[in-house]
Parts: sequence; C-alpha cells; structure tokens
Amino acid sequence: MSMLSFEKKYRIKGGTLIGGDLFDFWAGPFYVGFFGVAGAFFTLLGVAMIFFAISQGPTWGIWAIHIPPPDISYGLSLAPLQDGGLWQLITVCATGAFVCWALREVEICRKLGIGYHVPVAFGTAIFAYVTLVIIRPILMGAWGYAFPYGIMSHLDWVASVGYQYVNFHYNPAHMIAVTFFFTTTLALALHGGAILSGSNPKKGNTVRTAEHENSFFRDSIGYSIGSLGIHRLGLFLAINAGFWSAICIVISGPLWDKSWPEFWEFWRQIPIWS
Ligand code: 07D
Ligand code: 07D
Ligand code: U10
Repeated sequence: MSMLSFEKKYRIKGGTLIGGDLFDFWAGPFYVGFFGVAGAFFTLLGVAMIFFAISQGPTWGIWAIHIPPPDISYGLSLAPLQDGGLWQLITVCATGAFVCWALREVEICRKLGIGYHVPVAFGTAIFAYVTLVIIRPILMGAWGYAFPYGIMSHLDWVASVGYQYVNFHYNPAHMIAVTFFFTTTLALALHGGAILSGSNPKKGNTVRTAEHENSFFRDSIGYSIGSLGIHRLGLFLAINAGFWSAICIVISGPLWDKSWPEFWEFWRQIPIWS
C-alpha cells in the first residue's frame, strides 16, 4: 500500500463546502464529510423504503420487484404510500443520495486540489435520472410518466415509452446520444489498447513511450490527438452521451407528442426534393 504515505499527507482538514470541520474525517478508506453522512442517511432511508414497499407487494423475487409511480390521475400531487407515495419518497431519497455523492466528490477534489471533472461527469448521469423522474413528469403534468423501480419493470417502461413514439430510433437526440455512447466505447477501446500495447510489453521488450502511441495513430490515421487530448475527448464523449440521453427523453412528450418517424416528414417536404 504505497499509496498510504501519500494519502497521509493529504488527509487533513479543510476544503469542505459547508459545515466546517463537521464530519471532516475518514472511516477506513472512505472520506466521510457532511455529504457522506447526509448521503448515507438518504441511502439507508431509501433502501429501507424499497424493502418496505417490497414487503407490501406480491413477491420478494428480485427480478419481479415493481415499485411504480402514482397513477396519471394523481397528477403532480402527493399520493398515498401504497399508491405511488412510496415511489415518491424513494425518488426524493435517491435524488438526495446522488446529489450528496456528487458533492462529496467535490469536497474530495477540493482537498486534493484537483479539478471538478469527475463530479461534473457524474452530474450528467444525475441530470439524466432527474430528467426521467422529475423534469419530464413535471412538464407532462403527472408523476405517473416516470419509470417504475424494478429490474425488469423499468425495462418494460423503456420499451413501452419507445413504442408510444412508434420507433424511438427516429428521435434525433436519441440518435446523437447513441452515437456518443458508441463513440465512447470506440475511444476507450483505442485508448486502452494503445496504452496496453506500449506500456505492458512482452517479457524482454522495453516499455514504449507516448511518442510510440502518437506515431501509431499518425501512421494509421494521419493524426494523433495526444495523451492529454484523448482524456479530454473521452470525457467530452461520455458527458455528451448522458446529456443527449436526457435531451432525447425530455423532448418526447413535452416538445413532440407524435410518432418520431413523423418528425422527419419536414425533410421530405423540403421543396428541393420534388
Ligand atoms: C456497471 C456501475 C454499477 C451499477 C450497477 C447498477 C441497482 C438497482 C434496485 C431492485 C452501468 C446497480 C443496480 C442499485 C437495484 C432495485 C429496486 C453501471 C455500472 C450494477 N437503471 N437499464 C440495468 C438502473 C434506466 C436500461 C442494469 C439504475 C432508465 C436497459 C441495472 C437507474 C433507462 C438496461 C440498471 C436506471 C434504463 C438497463 C445494469 C437509475 C434508460 C439493461 C446497469 C437510477 C437509461 C440492463 C435488467 C449498469 C439490464 C440495465 C440500473 C435507469 C434502461 C439493474 C440504477 C429508466 C435497456 N439498469 N435504465 O450496468 O440488464 O449500468 O437490466 O436511473 O439491459 Mg437501467
Ligand atoms: C438515467 C442512470 C443514472 C444513474 C445514476 C446513478 C445507484 C447506486 C450503487 C453499485 C442515462 C445510479 C446509482 C443506484 C448503485 C452501487 C454500490 C443514465 C441514467 C444517477 N436505445 N431509449 C436511451 C439505445 C431503443 C428509449 C439512452 C440503443 C428502442 C427510451 C441511450 C438502442 C426503444 C429511453 C439509449 C436503443 C428505445 C431510451 C439510455 C439500440 C425501446 C430513455 C442511456 C441499439 C423499444 C433513455 C435519459 C441513458 C434516455 C434511452 C440507447 C433502442 C426507447 C441513448 C443503443 C428503439 C424510452 N436509449 N430505445 O440515458 O434517454 O443513460 O434516458 O437499439 O428514456 Mg433507447
Ligand atoms: C479510474 C482511473 C484510474 C484509476 C482508477 C479508476 C477511473 C487514472 C489510478 C477507478 C476505476 C476502477 C476501480 C475500475 C472499476 C470501476 C467500475 C467498473 C465502476 C463501477 C464501480 C462499482 C460497481 C463499485 C461501487 C462501489 C461503491 C460506490 C462503494 C460503496 C461504498 C459505500 C456505500 C460507502 C460510501 C461512503 C460514505 C457514504 C461515507 C462514509 C460512510 C461510511 C464509511 C459508512 C458508515 C457511515 C458513517 C460513518 C456515517 C454515519 C451515518 C449516519 C449518521 C446516517 C444514519 C442514518 C440512519 C437512517 C440510521 O482513471 O487511473 O487508477 O482506479
């Protein structure tokens, strides 16, 4: 554990966002902090409510768990616990826990004196989740438009919402998001491959430098983005994947309530084609 001497130097008080020294300590490998405790509170409460909801339902079968949001008829009001109210409380806890986790990441960054790139990236995932369960339901006027909490049942929701718009693949923001997801894995595969090929040589061979990595891409595609650049690109691609996902679902309903294939009619109607 050679990291430990380094960690000792940086494990000092300060850099917190709120609360001063309150909970400004470590428990084993984990930094605790105000947001660690607040996050633990939301997590424990949220998980307890998931278990309570399951205990009221027909099954403990892990795949069949289904905690749905309130019926559309409840609109944006609070529903009775058994009628979607538990889903509402779980959503509050989940959002609280995710936001606390991001803020705890921010405090760790501040302690280390590094940038906020990681919490910003996680923020995009939170944004996608909040778009699904809060922003879009509010724009559409009912919590019932959010997805249910259940391993298989949330897949049913994705399929059923997809088919409500006939063919979700025609959603232009979905296209952009999917392309960013695919490009992210391409970039990670190229980068992981390039690093391993140079810095983890066969026995007897020497470790190669960044210049070898640059040369590989210059020789093969005529340009190398460089060793810092590939990490900037990776972050950019991944953040955009999450961001355009949020966009693709928030425009489905609030902005466009017809089928997505119909959206492209505008293209066929451009006079230039006729
Ligand atoms: C590998 C990091 C580890 C995280 C893991 C997830 C729980 C849930 C809760 C039983 C990459 C831990 C899971 C804590 C248990 C209860 C009540 C991250 C890694 C291993 N989904 N989804 C999965 C979530 C949505 C979709 C798997 C969460 C949207 C499709 C897992 C959310 C839409 C498929 C899961 C969420 C959607 C999945 C693997 C929140 C659009 C699959 C996830 C909070 C985004 C795949 C059975 C994974 C699968 C899958 C969790 C939201 C679509 C159960 C927590 C509504 C199409 N989702 N999902 O590896 O096998 O992520 O499903 O927003 O095919 Mg999902
Ligand atoms: C929401 C997860 C947030 C997670 C958080 C953290 C814990 C802690 C603890 C492990 C956003 C959770 C952490 C719980 C765990 C421990 C210790 C991530 C979220 C905050 N689609 N589609 C997408 C593709 C089709 C449809 C996004 C592909 C069909 C709908 C992505 C295909 C129809 C929605 C995507 C395809 C359809 C989507 C998902 C192919 C169905 C959405 C990624 C090849 C018939 C969703 C914001 C995402 C969306 C979404 C990809 C097909 C419908 C771009 C590749 C045609 C209704 N689809 N899709 O959003 O945009 O991640 O959500 O066919 O709502 Mg799609
Ligand atoms: C990267 C990299 C790089 C590296 C890397 C990595 C990216 C440059 C140098 C990292 C990558 C990897 C390691 C690869 C693998 C990773 C993935 C595939 C991503 C997915 C990851 C997972 C699936 C693992 C998930 C695990 C998690 C999230 C940890 C779980 C831990 C907890 C839940 C504890 C969290 C701690 C908290 C909240 C604060 C401290 C709390 C505790 C210690 C618990 C005790 C609680 C308290 C002390 C507080 C008291 C609580 C109170 C008062 C509340 C009470 C409330 C009640 C209701 C009772 O680029 O190269 O290498 O490695």
